[in-house]
Amino acid sequence: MGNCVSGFKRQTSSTVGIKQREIFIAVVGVDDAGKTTVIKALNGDSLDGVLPTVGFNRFDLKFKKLKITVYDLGGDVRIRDIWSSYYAEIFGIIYVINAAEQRRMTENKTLLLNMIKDVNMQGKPILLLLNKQDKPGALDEVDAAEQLDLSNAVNRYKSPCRVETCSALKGTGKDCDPPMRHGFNWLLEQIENKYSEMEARVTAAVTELKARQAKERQERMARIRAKQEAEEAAEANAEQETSIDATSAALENGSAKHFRNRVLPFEPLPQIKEEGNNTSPYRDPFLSTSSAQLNGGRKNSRTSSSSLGVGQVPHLPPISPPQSLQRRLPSMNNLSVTASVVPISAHS
Ligand SMILES: Nc1nc2c(ncn2[C@@H]2O[C@H](COP(=O)(O)OP(=O)(O)O)[C@@H](O)[C@H]2O)c(=O)[nH]1
Ligand SMILES: [Mg+2]
Repeated sequence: MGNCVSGFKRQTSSTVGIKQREIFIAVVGVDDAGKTTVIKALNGDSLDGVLPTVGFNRFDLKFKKLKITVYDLGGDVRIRDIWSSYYAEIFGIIYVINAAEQRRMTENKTLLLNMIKDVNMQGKPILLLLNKQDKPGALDEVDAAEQLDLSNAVNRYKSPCRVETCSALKGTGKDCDPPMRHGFNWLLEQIENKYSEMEARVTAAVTELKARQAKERQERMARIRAKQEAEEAAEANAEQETSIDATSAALENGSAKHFRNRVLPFEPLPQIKEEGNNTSPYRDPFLSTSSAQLNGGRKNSRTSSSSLGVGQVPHLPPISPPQSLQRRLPSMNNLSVTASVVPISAHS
């Protein structure tokens, strides 16, 4: 089976004499597989009242000279996406399957393959626990590996893998199911054997992940700031328009009040005022010519018109006939006209 090691193998002595090192491990699998129970059993905790995991649990284990942090990640469909965000910082993984629930093997196959081929997981050791062996119909290593197409996946991505059958409820601590304990020891040994290399890889991956997350955070903040600024500008515009509308309305109301019931004094236009000073090119034909004619062409005839205030009716002299007519009709000044009606029949 290449990288995939199956079956019982005692490896407890290999971790003896190792200096304390810090390692990170994740436990994943679908909901109800027994993940939390497995970790509690390995850690020697009570197995009573294990509740479904909401989000994730963190366990700090001290095992020989190792300081182990275990992330127990929830298996619910809604939170499986968080698994991959832990791949960068972990050194190895425990995948737990409820071996008695065969109808979910296809789902497990997909999840397992996605995990193995993740760039941050390739080459990292995997412990596959086929849990709930106490239940009828539980799959053994051979059948499970076949259904999961495990050999292909682990060989392709060069991930060391060990499969163990177990029952997490069997006991806790020293009394926990031996295959489970042995499988866990195998995982620690794999990590220990390549610790320096793995630590460098994890450090680099975590640094890169943090840089990417910081960049994404900055971009997100920039987007939020730009959105806020756009909203503030829109609000300011709206306020300005409201203020202009209010001012216009106030002016309209004010003007209406101002002009209501008031008779304003007449104010001539500036150019008409100028006409009085004889500086405007505009000439009122009536005032400049008619009055002169009416005054008999006398000099200073315009004086009377130009001294008139605009809007005043000029005081016209009495009409006298033109001199030519006066010569022909010398008595015209005293002319009196008598009209008489002659019947039409008298002409004819
Ligand atoms: N019969 C049996 N039940 C188990 C075993 N391991 C866990 N359980 C039970 O399965 C249920 C789910 O366990 P839990 O650890 O919460 O699963 P998780 O959702 O994967 O964390 C609990 O009721 C456990 O008591 C086992 O080996 N055999
Ligand atoms: Mg759980």
